[in-house]
Amino acid sequence: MILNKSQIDAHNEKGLAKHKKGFDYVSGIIPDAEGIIKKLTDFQVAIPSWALGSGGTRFGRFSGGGEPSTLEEKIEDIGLLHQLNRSSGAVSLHIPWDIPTDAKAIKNLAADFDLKFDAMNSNTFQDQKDQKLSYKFGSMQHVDKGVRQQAVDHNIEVIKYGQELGSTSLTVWLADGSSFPGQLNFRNAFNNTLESLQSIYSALPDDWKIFVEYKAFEPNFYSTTVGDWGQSLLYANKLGEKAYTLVDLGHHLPNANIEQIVSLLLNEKKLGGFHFNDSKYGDDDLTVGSIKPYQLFLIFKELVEGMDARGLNHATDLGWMIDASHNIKDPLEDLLQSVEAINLAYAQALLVDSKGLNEAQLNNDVAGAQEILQDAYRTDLRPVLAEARLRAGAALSPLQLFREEKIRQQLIGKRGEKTVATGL
Ligand code: LRH
Ligand code: MN
Repeated sequence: MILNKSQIDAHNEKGLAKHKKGFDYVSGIIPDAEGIIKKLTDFQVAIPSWALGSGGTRFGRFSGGGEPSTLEEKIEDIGLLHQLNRSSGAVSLHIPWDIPTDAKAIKNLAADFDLKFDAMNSNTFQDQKDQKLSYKFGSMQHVDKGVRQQAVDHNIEVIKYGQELGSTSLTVWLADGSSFPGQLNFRNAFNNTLESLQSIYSALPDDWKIFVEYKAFEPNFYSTTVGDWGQSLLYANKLGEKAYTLVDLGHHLPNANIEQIVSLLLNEKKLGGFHFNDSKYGDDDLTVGSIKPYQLFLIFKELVEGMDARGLNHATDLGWMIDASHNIKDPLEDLLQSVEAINLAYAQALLVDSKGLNEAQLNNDVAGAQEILQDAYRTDLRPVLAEARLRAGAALSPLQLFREEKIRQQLIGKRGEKTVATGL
């Protein structure tokens, strides 16, 4: 392990006095700091195995050095994140980018870092070198039954890997669609995709869930066969009770009201989970909370309210996953910032005076309602997050400790400048 307990303790010792001042102040002005700390401690975010290296765009890729080039090294890097913030306790694998050739060994290595396996991700948006039929014109929508069956078989194979690792959910994101009018028969594409998903659904183990991830555009630029929340909900409703929708924050058309979509999918009992990231234009896969932190807060406000309305367990009843790609930031620093932003939005949502808000809404007190929301959003709860980390044996300031210990330099020393991680 690159990081040991004494390094974390020494870091916390240095920051303790300043932290205590901040925590004593904020815990003195909010109603239930202990309740929020309990919820934060239970709340674990899954780290994507495909976002531990420098991604790139069609215009170029700039490696940061010391990237993990094996699944074992990826588990180590996620383990390091979890040591630093004790909020990254799960791994989301993408197949075939990260095939667990020795699943037992991988499961044991993950357990050493106290990591579980969250949703598995299939990939029928790229052609693998030994693949018989191409996905150029789609996979589950394809006019050729053979291509559709190939995609179904791949997803069933991914479920098997997941079962070996203790995962209990499969995320299906389809690049399927069209880039020109007339290219595709939308009804046939929908019915073919539904039929293919039904074949996968019937292969799902009893305790598993399938998440149907929607996306407005890219890589197709005229239509996407699972293009928005409505289409994803159509599939999930037609598939059955083990099927849910998955909300990737970057997969919406500009100015979509994602918090309203989230509240409705929760109300429909069909919200399965999230791919957290942030964006200004398209599927930019930027650091969570780096562009629209208020939207992230509003989404968590709907999540807390909607989950409490149904008595759901915040930590376990939905899939909390990051889906990002790092072009210019250090991947591990980026992920530390994303987990912090998610925990902050969740904590602020827990702080919302929901009784007062409900009264304001019943009295159409619009300004009053905004005051209640923004009072929570404008309360600096970072000392509460740090206190939760301190009590969990993590670092008061994870990013600061990552830099103090020159961990990226250590990784470059161990792995070299040129190693490339599979993924985006
Ligand atoms: C598609 C997507 C999907 C993944 C991929 C890595 O844009 O969000 O979740 O499979 O990114
Ligand atoms: Mn995604």
